[in-house]
Amino acid sequence: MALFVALAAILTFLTAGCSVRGPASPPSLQATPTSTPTAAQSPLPTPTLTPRPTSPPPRTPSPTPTPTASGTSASPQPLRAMRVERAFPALTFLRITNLVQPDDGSKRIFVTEQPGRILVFPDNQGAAQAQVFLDIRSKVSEAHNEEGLLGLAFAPAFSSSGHFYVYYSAANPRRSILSRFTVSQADPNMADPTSELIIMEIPQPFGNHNGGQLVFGPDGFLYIGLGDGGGSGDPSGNGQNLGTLLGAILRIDVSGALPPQTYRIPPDNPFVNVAGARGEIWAYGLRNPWRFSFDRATGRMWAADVGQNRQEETDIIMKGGNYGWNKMEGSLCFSPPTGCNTAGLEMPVAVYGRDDGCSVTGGFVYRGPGLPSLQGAYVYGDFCSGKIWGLRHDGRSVTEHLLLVDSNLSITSFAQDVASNLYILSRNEGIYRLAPVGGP
Ligand SMILES: [Ca+2]
Repeated sequence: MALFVALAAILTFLTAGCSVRGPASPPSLQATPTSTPTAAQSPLPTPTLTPRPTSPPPRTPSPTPTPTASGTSASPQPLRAMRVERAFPALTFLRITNLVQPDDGSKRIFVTEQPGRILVFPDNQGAAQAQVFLDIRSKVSEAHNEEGLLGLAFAPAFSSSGHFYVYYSAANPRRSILSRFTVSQADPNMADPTSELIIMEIPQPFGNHNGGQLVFGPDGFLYIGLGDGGGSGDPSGNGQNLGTLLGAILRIDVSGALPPQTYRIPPDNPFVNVAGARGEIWAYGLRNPWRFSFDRATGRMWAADVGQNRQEETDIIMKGGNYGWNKMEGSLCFSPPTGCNTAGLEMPVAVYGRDDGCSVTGGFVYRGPGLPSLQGAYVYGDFCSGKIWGLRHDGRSVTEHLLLVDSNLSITSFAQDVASNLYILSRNEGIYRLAPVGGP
């Protein structure tokens, strides 16, 4: 029973204002199966993560979508139906929020639990137990159900620096904290709990829409997802306000900072020299970007933005892009409800309505070894419905889009290991993966 009560509570808050059932979305933009694949997008070699030179920072290999002219003509296999199966079946977690594998050769996997623990276990499907790597439950606030330990990213030079970054909620006053911690000198499977260096604190007006994604880009900079500050409908207009960090994806340099600075703003960020704008902002107009990722082959950034009442959206994030909230919710006008001015706004790649779920969870472009039909496809899902979709995009438009599986999972996140295997995290259970229906 407790589980059901907990799940009901989660649904009401994670969706935060999603309770009103809106009209169906335009059929052309519905996240439903569409055409057969036409794009000839060849998988490129997977770049390995390498420590970034200290200074000056390298130029951004623009995570900007470019029309595909990828050279070869090997067509991917068409998307096909999948099923979900348990991974690491002996391991269960309490409100799992992230799974991350550092590229340090240690073959370990790290998982975050929303109340404030990081656990570590060997990358072995037979792993019998996970051990506590860091416990910051005393620092983490879960006063609101969307608060907690939400993000984890290992520094690109983790194997030499021992640095990793976390994003969590704190109380009194309510805020989000981005911190760096360091691995213990004595035990690589323990973090030093006294090593916290606070990089950034962001006041949060409400308990919901905290964002929380942390990812190091292929450029070595740290990208951070921030929601609009919560409430309903973005009451302070944070999404369209470049003067606040809320409602945006940030890009900062945490390795090139000179103390007492804790980070520096990359000089090629899009709003660095714009009066009244925060230089940390990479893209804005977001409501609650619940997970984003970089395609390991193309460097393109994909994000999910959780909707208000009617539509959940998938975006390709471009430098300086305005993703519309709260003028628009997905492909629909929000404020004003009709006749909104869409000039200068980036439209979503795909949307779905309340018939298919209520809170989108962004995933990854699959570049893994085991599922050829998913090669090069962006995989994402819905927390409430458990549906998981795959889509292909040729740089201009969606060329293939399929409901891969209608699962029973409460999908808090997707994850990708060093070898690009894809995982699905189900809130109070554990780790899952996709497998072909009827064998490979
Ligand atoms: Ca949008």
